[in-house]
Amino acid sequence: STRGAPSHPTSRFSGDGVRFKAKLIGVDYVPDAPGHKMCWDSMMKLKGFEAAARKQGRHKQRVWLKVSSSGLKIVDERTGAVLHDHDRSGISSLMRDESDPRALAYVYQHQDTYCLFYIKTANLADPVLADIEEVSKMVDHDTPEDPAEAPT
Ligand code: I3P
Repeated sequence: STRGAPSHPTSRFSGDGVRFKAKLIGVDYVPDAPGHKMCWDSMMKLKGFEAAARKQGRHKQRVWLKVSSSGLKIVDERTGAVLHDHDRSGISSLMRDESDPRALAYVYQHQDTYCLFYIKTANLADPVLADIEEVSKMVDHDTPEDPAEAPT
């Protein structure tokens, strides 16, 4: 094909980006620009719900966490349905879970609502956190329109 040169030929995050096997622990509304303590409280509340659900024999939803230069997508592992599509500009308060090296959380702002997403990773959370941090720091002029998407 005669596709134009990708804007970031070396970036792992172009196109579909990278994906990590994970489970969704829970989602919680949080106030505007929550601080560390408020995020932590939200995570521990969700962890409590998770424990209660497990006692009733329920399992966390299995997902793929896709990290790309456009942001994050949470995709249902079984159906492939995109459950959440998070533009990188709306991602803030990225947090590791001090109680669990396989968990992380971030806050996503959509209009004037803020939601905390608490995710359990299949492996250690640190490399996932590093990737999310990298894409959330990208600025707009870093990603010109993909020439492959231009009409031909
Ligand atoms: C499972 C075990 C797994 C956990 C899973 C539990 O319990 O704690 O570690 O997966 O959660 O059901 P058991 O040992 O009694 O089978 P994670 O480590 O990924 O949380 P799940 O049911 O929500 O998938």
